[in-house]
Amino acid sequence: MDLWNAKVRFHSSIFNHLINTINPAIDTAAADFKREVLEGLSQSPKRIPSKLFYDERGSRLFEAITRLEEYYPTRTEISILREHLPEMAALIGPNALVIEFGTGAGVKTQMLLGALDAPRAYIPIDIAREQLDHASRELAKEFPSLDIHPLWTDYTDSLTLPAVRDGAGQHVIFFPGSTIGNFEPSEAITFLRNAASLAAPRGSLLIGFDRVKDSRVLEAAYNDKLGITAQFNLHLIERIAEEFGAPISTEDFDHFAFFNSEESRIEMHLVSRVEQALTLDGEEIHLDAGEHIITEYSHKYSSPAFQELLGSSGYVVKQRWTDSKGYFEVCYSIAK
Ligand code: AVJ
Repeated sequence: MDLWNAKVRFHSSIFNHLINTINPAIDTAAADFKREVLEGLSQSPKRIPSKLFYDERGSRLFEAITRLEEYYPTRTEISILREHLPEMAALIGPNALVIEFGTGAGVKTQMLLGALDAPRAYIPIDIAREQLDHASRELAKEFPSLDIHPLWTDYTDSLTLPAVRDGAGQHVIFFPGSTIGNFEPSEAITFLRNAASLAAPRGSLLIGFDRVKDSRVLEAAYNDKLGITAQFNLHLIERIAEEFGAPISTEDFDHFAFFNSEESRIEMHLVSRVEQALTLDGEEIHLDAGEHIITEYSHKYSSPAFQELLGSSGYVVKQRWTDSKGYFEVCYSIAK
């Protein structure tokens, strides 16, 4: 992954952001999508970065996943927040500047901002523009005196924060949802280190991760009975068909998700049902019948393994909270 090397595409106050609906960044986003797909499909094994799931429809499908019976992470994390937010808020302290990687539906953000003592500013960073707009608008209604500065960008690229930091208390990075699991552990360390220096010198991190557990529970969460996760995965094929104008069809792929216990991760793949030759922007892509494309890793950690990861990334763990089943963990740590 090309970590922290590119420029922020776009950042401004919420008002400019909402007005600026025709933005050159949209073309950049489409070009980036194509480039990343072609790059990934020329590797062996073939892969497509999981961040490319999140266009408008992909974001909506993910929201549907979070409501599935089998998909426990979202509701479990929310229950942990509900129970322990006063303690979290006390640790964070007053006048915090909240930086969030990925905005999602904004539910957890509302909870956190509502619990904090006079938060100064909120900087959501998301690759999914519709989500970012929607969440920012909703939060502006809910917290009219809060300074909101959405950044529409890929947060795995390099970032510069807007100048809203004077007089702010703790610069807390909020990274819920176990999205950290999408990174391989070594990438996660690089990412968290960069995040620590972004938030320095008063940086801290409130992060949620999914714990290792019975593989049947894990596998069910990515193979739901309604087939929404399959649709989410196959949506990448629809996006490729759309963006490249290519005759590639979801009919020719199967969703496949399993727990790789050696690597401690769920892997999602798309499996080609047939042999196919595709031309994407003049590039020939060949798929064998039965060939796999890796579309997502979702790493699962034990509590000690994750603490070690945080330690290697430059954080000191202050407090940890889990649910009654020990399925999920939220962790607060200070950047050294
Ligand atoms: C948003 C990355 C946390 O890994 O569980 C859900 C994405 N993929 N079902 C996860 C996802 C398939 C999710 N994260």
